[in-house]
Amino acid sequence: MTSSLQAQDPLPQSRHIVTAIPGPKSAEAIARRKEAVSAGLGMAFPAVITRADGAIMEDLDGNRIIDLGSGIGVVTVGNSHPRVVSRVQEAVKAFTHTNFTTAPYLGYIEVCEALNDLTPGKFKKKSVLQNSGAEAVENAIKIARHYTKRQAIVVFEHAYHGRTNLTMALTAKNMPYKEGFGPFANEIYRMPMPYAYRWNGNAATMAADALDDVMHKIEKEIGADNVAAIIIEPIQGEGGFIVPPKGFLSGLSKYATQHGIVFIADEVQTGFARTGNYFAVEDEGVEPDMIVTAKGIAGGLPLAAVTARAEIMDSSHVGGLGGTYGGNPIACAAALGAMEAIREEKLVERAREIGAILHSALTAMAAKYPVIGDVRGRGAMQAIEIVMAGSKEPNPAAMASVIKYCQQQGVLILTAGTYGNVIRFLPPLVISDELLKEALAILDQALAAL
Ligand code: PLZ
Repeated sequence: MTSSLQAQDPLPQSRHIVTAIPGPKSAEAIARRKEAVSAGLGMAFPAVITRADGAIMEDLDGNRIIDLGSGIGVVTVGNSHPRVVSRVQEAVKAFTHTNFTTAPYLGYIEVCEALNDLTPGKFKKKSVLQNSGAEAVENAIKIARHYTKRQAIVVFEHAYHGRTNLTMALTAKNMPYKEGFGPFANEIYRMPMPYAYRWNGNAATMAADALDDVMHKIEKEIGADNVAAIIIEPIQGEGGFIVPPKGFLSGLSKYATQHGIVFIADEVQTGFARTGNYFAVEDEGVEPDMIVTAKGIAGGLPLAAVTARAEIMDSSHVGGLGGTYGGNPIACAAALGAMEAIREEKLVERAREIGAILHSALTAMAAKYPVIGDVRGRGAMQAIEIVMAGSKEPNPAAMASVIKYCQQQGVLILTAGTYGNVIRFLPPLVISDELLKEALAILDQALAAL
């Protein structure tokens, strides 16, 4: 054995920086990437990862990095959670694929049972599994249209729902998601979103005013009877962790019910313990007709789902739903392991504790550094919006320097936002207080260095 860590050694849960980032080995691999991989893919963190465990990722040069991104909110239970790993190992030894609509297997059924049980609403529910968030959103829309026999879909400013053709149409932001990739699907109507930090109206009546506006637009521009579904992220993710004011989601849900519209919560980023509830809509006691999940559902394996009232899910003719890989047995095994980890390690409660640490540290930084215009989020889904000091003008340049500084110190932090100026925190929920505070101290230094 050499002095460097061997693959079989457990990965210490500590930050350890031995080279610049990228180090020489990562730099060489990134040069190969440049030759072999499409230039259309971004790279948020310039280091090539060889393994990861809990809240630590290790790169080719032996740097150990604190992960505050969870692979964009996916490894909520931590990187390579032992329950996920062992379930996957067992599953892969048993069989790798049948296609569920060819010959079924228990894992798929068990994941659907768990989803029907965990999602809000005591009514009878059923589920269908897919591979990605975008694919699940597509299916949600398809099912809602079939069920209602209507076509119009209501979406919101700052929304993100995916990169397929229909979900690009649902997504708000042009660059980089849509630019040059059209034409897009029709019958999509975008509504104003109450974005508290940038709301020009009266803050006290924001939820009611925004709702009035949305209902007026639906009635005048679409006709409520033509609307199949309203789809919304309970906290907008890529849009910049925009938390709607209390009363907005419940008002929308009520309006949808009154008009026979399917209310769809896209919980792809907010779901599975992230916000300190199993699902973010629970914060307001909202029971969506349909809920889309992905990311945190399966601890890193590709899995997504649509769960809805049984009558909606059963309205499709046999063979109307499907796909080769959706609900693949290995991904289902991973999901069962991840759900077990959330339950047994009380990660819903842990998300609240992490949220409290993040929120108080970020609020303290906001008091010191006027480039922080806003601190917002819920549970382990928190963000800061970076602006020009003394104004609300977005400051993506300052955000980029902060991120760069953190990278050099071995802290992986993601960005977001319609204006490209939001730093978002999505740590794995198994991160220790010490590691989280160490990462936040580095963020503080990065802001001080501006
Ligand atoms: N709905 C709310 O956040 C995915 C996008 C990463 P897929 N968000 C991360 C990127 O740059 O492509 C997302 C989401 C919400 C849907 C999706 C789409 O999920 O699994 O990426 O298809």
